[in-house]
Amino acid sequence: MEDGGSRTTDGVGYQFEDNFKVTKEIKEDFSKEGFIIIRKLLDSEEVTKLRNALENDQGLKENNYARDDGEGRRTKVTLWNHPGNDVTGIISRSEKVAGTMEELLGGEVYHYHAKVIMKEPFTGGAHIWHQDYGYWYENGCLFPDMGTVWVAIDRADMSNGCLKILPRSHLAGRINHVPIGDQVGADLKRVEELSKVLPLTYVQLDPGDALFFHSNILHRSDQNNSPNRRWAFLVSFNRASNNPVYDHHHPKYTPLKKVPNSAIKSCDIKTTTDGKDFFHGPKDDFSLKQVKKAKLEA
Ligand SMILES: O=C(O)CCC(=O)C(=O)O
Repeated sequence: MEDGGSRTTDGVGYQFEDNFKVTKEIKEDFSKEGFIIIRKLLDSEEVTKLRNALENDQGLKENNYARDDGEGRRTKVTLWNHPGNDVTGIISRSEKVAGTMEELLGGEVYHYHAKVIMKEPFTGGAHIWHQDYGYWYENGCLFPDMGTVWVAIDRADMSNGCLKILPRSHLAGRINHVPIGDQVGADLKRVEELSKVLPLTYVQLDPGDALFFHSNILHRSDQNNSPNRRWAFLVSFNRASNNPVYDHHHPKYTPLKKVPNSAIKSCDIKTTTDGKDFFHGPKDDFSLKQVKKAKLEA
């Protein structure tokens, strides 16, 4: 049987520079592989500013919920729907984040949601194999014209439960998602077959590095069994042309006010809960309800 093998992203990726442009080559790479990595998308001053905001924000603390991995571990998550004007929102709306995603997805995007995933030392839970579009399809997004920017706040590597992806799995289209334990995940038989032909890839990133990935890329992450914290900041975007047809727990098309990259350093609003519209956990998740309902009716 063929085996897709495994590898890490060490040495892979583009370097962010002030004159960074999403070239034809980068777009082709994203179309072919379903992801790109941009090293130092946030420089050390910017990532320190973001980390301080995330660590000290009262709104984030008050609005986090625990994601149970069904195996005795929990990951803390805080998720909000609208970017706002504080440093987290300015980063989401910056040219290098939102503008890059527009180039990769081929048109105007809007903010679908952002979140902080906090995998604490020795306690952070696993996230099972899934495609984001496995969930977002259920929310009434008709096309997978969606993607996420995953920014490392702490170093993420094999030891502390970094993201694992199957490059090119977006070319397989949407895979069935089913309840698995307490979570909803991709049909594991299909994941197993795909992992025989696609290389399992550990996305090892340093603080400020970012993974841009297509909504049909299969991904998961393991528990954090190390003494090292693994926090990440994720911003998900939907194409403006792909307005969801169901009302659900994430926004329909809402024009995004992009800002220049320089606004990240000049932003003096550390955090704000104003207008962010926090999400309060799986009990409010429309897509999980849809998948579980379909299972009961089957
Ligand atoms: O960052 C992680 O560990 C997994 C996050 C993820 O897959 C998600 O939130 O969809």
